[in-house]
Amino acid sequence: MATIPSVTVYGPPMSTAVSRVLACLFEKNVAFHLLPVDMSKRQHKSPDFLKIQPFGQVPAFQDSDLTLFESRAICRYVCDKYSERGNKRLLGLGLLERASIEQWLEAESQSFNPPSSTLVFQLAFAPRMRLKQDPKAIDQAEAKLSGVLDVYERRLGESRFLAGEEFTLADLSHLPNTQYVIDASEKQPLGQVTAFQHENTTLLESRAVCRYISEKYPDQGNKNLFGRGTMERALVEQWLQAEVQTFDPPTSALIFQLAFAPHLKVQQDLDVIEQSEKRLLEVLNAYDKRLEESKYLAGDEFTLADLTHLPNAHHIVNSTDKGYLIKSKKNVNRWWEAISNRPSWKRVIEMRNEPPEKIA
Ligand SMILES: N[C@@H](CCC(=O)N[C@@H](CS)C(=O)NCC(=O)O)C(=O)O
Repeated sequence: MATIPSVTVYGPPMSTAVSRVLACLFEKNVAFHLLPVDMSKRQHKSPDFLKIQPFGQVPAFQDSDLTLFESRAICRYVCDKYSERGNKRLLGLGLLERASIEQWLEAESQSFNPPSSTLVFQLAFAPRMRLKQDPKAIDQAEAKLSGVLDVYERRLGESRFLAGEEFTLADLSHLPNTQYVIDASEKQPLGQVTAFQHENTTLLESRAVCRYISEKYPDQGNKNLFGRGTMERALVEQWLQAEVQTFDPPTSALIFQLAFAPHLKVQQDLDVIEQSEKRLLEVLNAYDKRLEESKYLAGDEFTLADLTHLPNAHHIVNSTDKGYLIKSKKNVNRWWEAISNRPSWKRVIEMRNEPPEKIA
């Protein structure tokens, strides 16, 4: 009969700190339960979770009566407690080996982790969370990490792994951040938001992806999406530009300030909020006039020009208190109701609410 694991890890495996613990448990061949914590629903801040992780972060860990937080402390515990299982050299054999491992574990936590965590957030998570990347933070973190890696390069000229000739917890602890940084740099060399691959084409920038899909598949699905003929295409392009140049800047600023800054514990900038609201009002007045003349922005058919407004308009209506700017304008509101009720957009919203990919 299979034994019931005494170990439980709480948190999503996409978290770097959770995956550090999971990698250690796999190395040590220790069976565990993984209990999901839905961070998008702020379950990590719930009173029950705070009882086992007082900082409201993942992972939290339980082994019979013991509860622990801090991923590196959890890994040390797993190696000590299950010293006879799996990889027995993970925390060294004897004091000298352990001292060297501890030294490089500290280097990871103190020197490698700060700049690499910034890069993980900026390059991998900000795009997923539809947050604007901060080029200055990326540059600074890259310069800092490069200095740290110069030291690693010298060290790894002397030994195969950081603490000596064996793979240890010191190396393992570097895996989560390194994996994200490498994956993100391969996919998005310019640090841009959307990466799309099809046959031999790799594209950055969501609107370029939408144009490509419309042109590549002109006879599939909605055939009006990019206009029929030069004139229609020109109008679609005009309103696509209006979205990028005039609608996106104030809506993105409001979404960041009102929806994301509080989650990120970033102080809101009241001037930016005020100016963006004023600007958005002006922009929507112009849209309202246009939408008095035609059903959709580029004419009487739904096109890419309307579609590209959906993500930010959705956030303004659903994640901020500025939805009235859209709802109070007769024609804009009628247009918003029409485009946001399209089955394609409803499906996108459903997908946002679906649970993260299941792990094996
Ligand atoms: N030093 C902690 C860091 C944990 C941590 O930063 N977890 C992140 C996910 S990787 C988190 O829970 N962030 C949410 C928050 O801080 O509110 C550890 O290694 O366990």
